[in-house]
Amino acid sequence: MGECMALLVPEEAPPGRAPRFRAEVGGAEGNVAVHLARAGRRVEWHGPLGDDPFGDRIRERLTASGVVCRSRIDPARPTGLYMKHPGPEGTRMRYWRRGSAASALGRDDAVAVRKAAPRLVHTTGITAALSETADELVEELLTDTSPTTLRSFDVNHRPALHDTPGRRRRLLDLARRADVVFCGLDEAQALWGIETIDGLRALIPEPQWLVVKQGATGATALRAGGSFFHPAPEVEVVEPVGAGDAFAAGFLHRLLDEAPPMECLAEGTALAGLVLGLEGDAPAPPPPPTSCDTDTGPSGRHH
Ligand code: KDG
Repeated sequence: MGECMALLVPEEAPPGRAPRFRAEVGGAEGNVAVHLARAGRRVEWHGPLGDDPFGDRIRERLTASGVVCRSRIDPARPTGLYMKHPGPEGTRMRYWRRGSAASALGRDDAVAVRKAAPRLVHTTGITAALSETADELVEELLTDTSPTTLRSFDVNHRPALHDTPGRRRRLLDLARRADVVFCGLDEAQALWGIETIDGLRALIPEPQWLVVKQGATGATALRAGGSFFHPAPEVEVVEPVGAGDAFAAGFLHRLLDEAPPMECLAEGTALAGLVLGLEGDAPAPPPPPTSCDTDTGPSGRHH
């Protein structure tokens, strides 16, 4: 559950002078959905879209990746838009999402999620920062879902969206309600002044799983009575945005298989490594089948 946005990536020049922009799709929860669907999971993405071409593109893209798109169309509000481009301090992200369709998310949107009775619900601090009503929805998803649903929350600190002391406390409050929490050590430092994994566990002791992302070093998963570390693969970084979502998806995919923690971490770090090598936030969907792929002869075999 969350906001998917159209993503524009300027080609070859600073955005103000770029002759061309590549149009992609972004949004943390949608990225996680894409990875899980590509891994073969049955995944629904829930989130409102505007009645506009950006919304059409998002629906097409998610569907082509295998995600079941449960998007409510809001004719009164636009689909959100974001741009990412290199800046002196790394990738710069800019949003055009105030008043977007997703900013009108609210508690009622939890009804459809509950009805789907999923094994896992995933949402993030980004959605909670969209509006007061979206924040209420996130709280609802993390508290009022069936006991058989695993509730997963990625803190996803985005300073451009939420950087007041009140928002920082709220992210902590939400994280403490989840069963699986993803948080970067750098985020913990920026949000709550925490510098160590033990310090973070002391701050968020509740979840079954606290999964700490440590950038190029690797990741650590903590649960009652155990701590597991997996190093990150060595990769050539093209652009880092979206790697955290890939990591969460890989970890959750194997967690749903009840795989050992090291396998969950291995899948997460491997998928994150893949996305670090891409310009987009997530891999593009496979190309649609050509007539050759779909043409079956009398034998029923594909030719
Ligand atoms: O994790 C990647 C996201 O940050 C990106 O897709 C855009 O959802 C987004 C956001 O709000 O930053």
